[in-house]
Amino acid sequence: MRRESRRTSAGTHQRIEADASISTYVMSWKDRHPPRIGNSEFVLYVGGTTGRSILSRTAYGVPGLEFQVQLSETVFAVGDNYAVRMGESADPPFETTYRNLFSNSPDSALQKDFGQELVEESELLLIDLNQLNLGVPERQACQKLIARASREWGFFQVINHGISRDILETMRAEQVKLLKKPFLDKTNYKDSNFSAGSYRWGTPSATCLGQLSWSEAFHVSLSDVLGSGGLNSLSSTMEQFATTVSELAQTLADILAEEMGNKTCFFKETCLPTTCYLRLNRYPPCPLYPHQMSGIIPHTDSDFLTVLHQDNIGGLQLVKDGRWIAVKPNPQALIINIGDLFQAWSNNVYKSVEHRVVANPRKERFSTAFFFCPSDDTVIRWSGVEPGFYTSFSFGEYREQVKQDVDILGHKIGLSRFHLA
Ligand SMILES: O=C(O)CCC(=O)C(=O)O
Repeated sequence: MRRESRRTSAGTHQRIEADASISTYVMSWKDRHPPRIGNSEFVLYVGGTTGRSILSRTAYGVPGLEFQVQLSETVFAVGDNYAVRMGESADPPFETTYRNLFSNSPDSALQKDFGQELVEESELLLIDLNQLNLGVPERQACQKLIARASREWGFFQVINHGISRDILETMRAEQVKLLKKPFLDKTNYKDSNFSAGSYRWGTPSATCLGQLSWSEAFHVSLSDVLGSGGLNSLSSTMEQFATTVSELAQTLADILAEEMGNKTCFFKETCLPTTCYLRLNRYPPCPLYPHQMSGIIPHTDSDFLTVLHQDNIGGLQLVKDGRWIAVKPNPQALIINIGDLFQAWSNNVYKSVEHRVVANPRKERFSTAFFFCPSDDTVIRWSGVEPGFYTSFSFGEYREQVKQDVDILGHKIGLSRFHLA
């Protein structure tokens, strides 16, 4: 059981975490008076996400008043003429929203949902990008390594990548500040130019626990951010982060093309900083089904390549030779993975590999993913002499197909939708 005291604008209250889904708040007014909310007694309201619903207690400055709330609920102390928000969880209301999935899932179904395999931990191939700045032999060896990792694993990690520690840390601090805001504030987030629907959580179309992602994210089109003149510290940090990471992605994409014998300006012309996306992920702890619940369900990325900055909690897993491998975090490194578009563009030379995040029962996790994408009208086609595996398609068509599949089937089908017969 954990105890934590917090001061709020309404005074001091102590929160005792009895278990992860219910919190007991104990009012212990240490100030001179009970908070000056009004002249008469005040009332505590406990509200779910739909607003204040349950009138909990009535009290007037009684130390030791206890009340219990769900983590996703908002607590208001309401006086004569105004209300003070006393405590509110950042966590989306997973348990209440997906109550039916939890209660309708017998143990046998859960085993099917989650699988029972033992997952080995492994370090991803680590590539020092400083080698690219040395002599020709070092550069060539480094390029070959990047291409080999992309063919055999679809994943690798890089150090000396050119993104300063300062940029990474500032981005993470802004991300934490944003995602630790109360849940309701995130659903109504208006402080930046983010398009509607940028904030996402859970899996709206989930029909079983295996389809539920226990995470939340701001999935932001960089066209919403770049050139906005840095509306606030979040936007200007995202702008700085995206600009430098996009240079890294561009360099890697050019190398991968060159290693296929196709020195091209395709990526420079089609993947602009404004056509890329940034996803700020937060994975709240999930005490239910420890080490089984997905933070993000298995998926491939729909871009050319992804640059991922994760913290040191761990949980990322990828498929290698038909088995799940857990990626050991390396605080110095950024993770790079190949997306569906590169697999199609390279006619299956480079692999877009399925990956997932397993939720941690006790610790929250953050990661930042930069998706290197072209404009929607960019056509992805194989231009080599061997027979192609896929029909040509535009990125816009691909995104639309993925969206339809997720809405209708609850999961992405991906590249196999565009397989040539
Ligand atoms: O958080 C991670 O490690 C992976 C994130 C991811 O797969 C995604 O955002 O699509």
